[in-house]
Amino acid sequence: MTELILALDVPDRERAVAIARACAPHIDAIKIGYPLVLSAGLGITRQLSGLSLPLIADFKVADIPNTNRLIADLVFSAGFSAIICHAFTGRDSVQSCVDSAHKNGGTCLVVAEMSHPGATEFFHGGVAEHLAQVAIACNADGIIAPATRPERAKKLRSIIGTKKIYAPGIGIQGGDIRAVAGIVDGIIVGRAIYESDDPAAAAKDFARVSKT
Ligand code: NUP
Repeated sequence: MTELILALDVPDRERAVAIARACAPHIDAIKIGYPLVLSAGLGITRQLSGLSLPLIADFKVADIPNTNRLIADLVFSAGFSAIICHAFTGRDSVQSCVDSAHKNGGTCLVVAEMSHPGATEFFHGGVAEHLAQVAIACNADGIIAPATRPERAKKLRSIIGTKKIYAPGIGIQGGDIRAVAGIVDGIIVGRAIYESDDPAAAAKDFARVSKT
């Protein structure tokens, strides 16, 4: 089964909540990043808590270990159950996020390779593979890999084994759900759902394909 994660990059709080509610029966988790949290505040987690869906904090944390720990602790006390961090900062920084996640009963996902075209400038040439190794060394729970490059998701799968892979880049970024559903544990979809005329129907469609 491939999970469907809604990327709720909707800066308008009321609209975000309405979309989340409508999509809730069809999705497995909600990913919240800077666009929504900077406009609505961390309290958005309380407004979404009634949906009983895991909330993933996509803050791509990338600081020194102490700052990472402070950020991650705040994320988990706000009600998130997972945090996404970068790994180019090194093992000690990633370890802070993983330790905070596990102390709080949550999970930590590490960005191994990003999905946009410019990502190839830095993530290729062995870097993504190295970042995936850092995720393993720190006992992170999984990685982010690009749905836009299924062959890269496959390569990263060969490195991280049974750890989770979550893949953004479906739809507007050009990724095809059918090409990655068998490789990854979850797909992350934003605009193709929340910009649709009928977000609930779009989420239902993605869920149907991801679960077959
Ligand atoms: O490599 C990444 N690519 C990516 O798109 C890592 C991410 N975290 N994301 C996020 O996934 C991005 O910030 C957005 O929240 C979501 C994809 O949204 P969309 O392209 O489906 O609208």
